[in-house]
Amino acid sequence: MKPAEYVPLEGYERYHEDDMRSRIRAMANKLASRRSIRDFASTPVPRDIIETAIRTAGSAPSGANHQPWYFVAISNPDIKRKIRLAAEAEERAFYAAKAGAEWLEALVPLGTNPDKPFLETAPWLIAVFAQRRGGVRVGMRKKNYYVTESVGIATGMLITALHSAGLATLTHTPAPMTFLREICRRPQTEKPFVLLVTGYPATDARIPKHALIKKKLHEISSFVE
Ligand code: IYR
Repeated sequence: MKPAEYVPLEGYERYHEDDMRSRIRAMANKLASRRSIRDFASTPVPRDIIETAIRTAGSAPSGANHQPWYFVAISNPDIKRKIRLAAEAEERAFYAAKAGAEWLEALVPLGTNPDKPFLETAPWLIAVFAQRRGGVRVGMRKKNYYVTESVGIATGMLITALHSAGLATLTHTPAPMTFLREICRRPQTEKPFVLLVTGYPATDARIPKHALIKKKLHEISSFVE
C-alpha cells in the first residue's frame, strides 16, 4: 500500500474577527429560520438546483473518505405516488399500534398522522441511502466506517444547501423504509436513511408551535477554557 501523498491546501479563506462575527451571525440567523414543512406548493423546482444541493451533500466529511451515500432524486409523479402509497401503508400500522404509547404521545404536539399528501405535492423527493460497503471510488466493495454519522452529516448539509436556496424540507422517515430500496432499485447493501421532501412551502403553510421551542445556548453547551 502506497503511503499518503499530500498537496497544498487550496481555497481556504480566512477572515478578520469582525468579519467572522458578521458572517457567523448571518449564518446563525439564516439557519435558525429553517422550519420543517409539511404543507408544500406543487410549484416545480429546476433539476439543476437539486443537483447542486446533492453535490454539496457529497462534499461532507466521511469515515475514511468513503462517501458512503447515494441520493435518488424523484420528481416523476408515478414514482412519487408509489412512494406515498407505500409510506402511508407503513404509517397506518405505525400510528395504529406499532409506535407504542410513549412515541405517539411525543408526536401529539406535531399533529402528524398517517396521511402524507406532501409525498405527491412536493416537486422533489430525495431518497438518501447509506452504503454498508464501498470505498473512495464507486464500485469498491470495502468496509465503510461511521456510516450513520457520515450520512447524517451529509443529510444535514443537504438540508442546509436547500434552505440556502429558499427551499423548504421535511426529513421524513417512514418506518420501516425498506420499500424505498425496491422502488428506487437500490442494492441490498444500501440502507434507506431518510426521505427528504423538498420544494416551496405552500402560501398558507403552517407549522406546529411545538417546533418553535428551541433550547438556549447554555442549555445545550458548556465551555471548558
Ligand atoms: N414517521 C412518522 C412518525 C414521526 C416520527 C417522528 I420521531 C417525527 O418527528 C415525526 C413523525 C411520520 O412521518 O408521521
